[in-house]
Amino acid sequence: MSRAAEVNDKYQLFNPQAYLQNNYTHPRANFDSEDCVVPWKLRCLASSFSAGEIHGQTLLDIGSGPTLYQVISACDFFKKIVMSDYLEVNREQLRKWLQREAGAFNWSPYVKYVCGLEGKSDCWEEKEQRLRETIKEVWHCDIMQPNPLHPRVLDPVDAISTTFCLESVCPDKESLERALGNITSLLKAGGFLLMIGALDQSYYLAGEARLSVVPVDEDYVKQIVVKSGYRICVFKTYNMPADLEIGVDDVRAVFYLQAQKI
Ligand code: U87
Repeated sequence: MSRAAEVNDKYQLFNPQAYLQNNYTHPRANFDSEDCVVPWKLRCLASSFSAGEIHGQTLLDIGSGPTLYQVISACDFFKKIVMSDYLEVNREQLRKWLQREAGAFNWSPYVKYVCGLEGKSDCWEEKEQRLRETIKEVWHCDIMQPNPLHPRVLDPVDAISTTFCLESVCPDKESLERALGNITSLLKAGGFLLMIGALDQSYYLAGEARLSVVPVDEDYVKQIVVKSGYRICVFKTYNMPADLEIGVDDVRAVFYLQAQKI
């Protein structure tokens, strides 16, 4: 069995509820403390969009998981957002929220926080409505495929976001660089890549699933992004504080990068 197939097998045990509990509730999602990891991620994304350079017709989010925090700021700058993930259980979670179904995760604290960053704290319901109107598709994707959206073919998009996907899915650095190339083939020249990822991590838990992660450091990430044909505009890192090392993974730090495809 190929390494990639082994990874896919492990992901069959991926539990979205446990995953959301581990990474998107207290203590990692504490909006009262500025130096908490989730508010940091939201501020990075908000600052990229408030600069006004990133906008267009379509943004594609690769490896969305059961989360949509990564496109809250983006929904005011694109007409269409396409979410995508390898697992039906994750795509189902996203559809539940989009269709206001019972059991959907409550993203309102995230939307309120982002509206606060934009100085529009009272209009979070409009933002949620806009998010539901802008997210038009939730598709299957497999970054190991030359066309990750196969069998669908999408015209090259204006921007791609991908958070904690490459290093959490690829069995090794060689396939990680190939997967970055596969994702890059979906992006217009001049288009922007917004990536969040884990540094020096080797595993994470999602219920019964224990997923292997390729440990990468800052220099390596910058090197492969430049090698894949990008100009890096922004690169920030966040060191995981001890009180957020809660035994769901061994991540040391998180990076945020904004890059433009040359
Ligand atoms: C997120 N984007 O939470 N092709 O940001 C495409 C695939 C494939 C494949 C599996 C990893 C989570 C990282 C979402 C989900 C990202 N998922 C899908 C996690 C653990 C540290 C850390 C985490 C989260 C798979 C938050 C924080 C930290 C998952 C997604 C990876 N590490 N996509 N071939 N195979 N996937 O279904 O949804 O990738 Cl703060 Cl520190």
